[in-house]
Amino acid sequence: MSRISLSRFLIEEQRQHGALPPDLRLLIETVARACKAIAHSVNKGALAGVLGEAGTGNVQGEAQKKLDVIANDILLEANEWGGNLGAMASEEMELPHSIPDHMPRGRYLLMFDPLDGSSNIDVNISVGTIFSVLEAPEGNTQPTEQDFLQPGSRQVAAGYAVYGPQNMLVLTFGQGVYGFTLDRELGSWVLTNPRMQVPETTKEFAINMSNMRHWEPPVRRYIDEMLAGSEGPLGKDYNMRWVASMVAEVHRILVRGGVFMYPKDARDPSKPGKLRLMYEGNPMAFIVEQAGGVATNGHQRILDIQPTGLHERVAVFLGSREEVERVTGYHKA
Ligand code: P6P
Repeated sequence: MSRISLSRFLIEEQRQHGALPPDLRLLIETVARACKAIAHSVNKGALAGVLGEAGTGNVQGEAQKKLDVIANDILLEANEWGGNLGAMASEEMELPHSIPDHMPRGRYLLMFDPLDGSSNIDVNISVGTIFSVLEAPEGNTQPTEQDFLQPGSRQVAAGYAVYGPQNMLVLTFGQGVYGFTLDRELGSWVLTNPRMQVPETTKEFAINMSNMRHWEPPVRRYIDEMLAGSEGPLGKDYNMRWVASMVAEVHRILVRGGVFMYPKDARDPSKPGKLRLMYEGNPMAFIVEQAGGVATNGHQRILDIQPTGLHERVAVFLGSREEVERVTGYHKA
């Protein structure tokens, strides 16, 4: 089978379906190239002196790893000159980053979590980059934070890179989900997983069980039923995974099914969850839905949520349809 590079795939998609405007194709290729550079740093680890803390904090009040800052800088620098962006927003920055005045601007808004799961970096567990693309309101060349606050259903593209045993890039622009593996010798992303689909059913769930005492009753009920196994109401034994890296969990679910949950919990009632809507919940929900899965906050489709803040948080239940619909149904009971 001839190897199809990301560039060839995107050009053929544009030619065949016209679903990919040239400026969006350029943006995706630019982000993919930035993820190659991030993969290079992550894969070198201690050899490049990039492990450990940066000694700084981000807007979330989290201590930044050196690689959080490196990944953020790589994405900012790579995306400033292309002429297809009005602004960028990142988990690592409080306010949107405007395109410098001397650079051309375009219609897209790019959001990213430059290195998700970074608490895993120093212990060599998979981490990743998540990104989401929106369009700025018509003719707006000075986008503000308000212009980013669009529901996830308005995304025109989303994807993640997972830096693990293989470096992989997974993309959607509304025409299904496609996976590419990085050929390190050639330095190119090669199509290896055309048309990724989330299996409708599963026996595998992912949740941080140490938070159990903080969960709301519908989540307690659902987890208890799965733990009851084949003797319980669900009539089958389940297995559990928790990597503490959303990108790794979502990738596993795209490949073999499963349900990932980070529910709202009682630790901080002011926050509806831990994960961030704009650059974790929305892009992953778009990808999972495009692969035939379901993604809710327990009450509604994540992609229908009207954001009120760039860094607002969201409860996440995503993955195999049967299970996500079940646990979402328990929230209605
Ligand atoms: P906990 C990583 O920090 C992250 O944002 C997600 O990638 C991951 O699923 C979750 O938080 C892990 O959270 O509370 O288990 O450390």
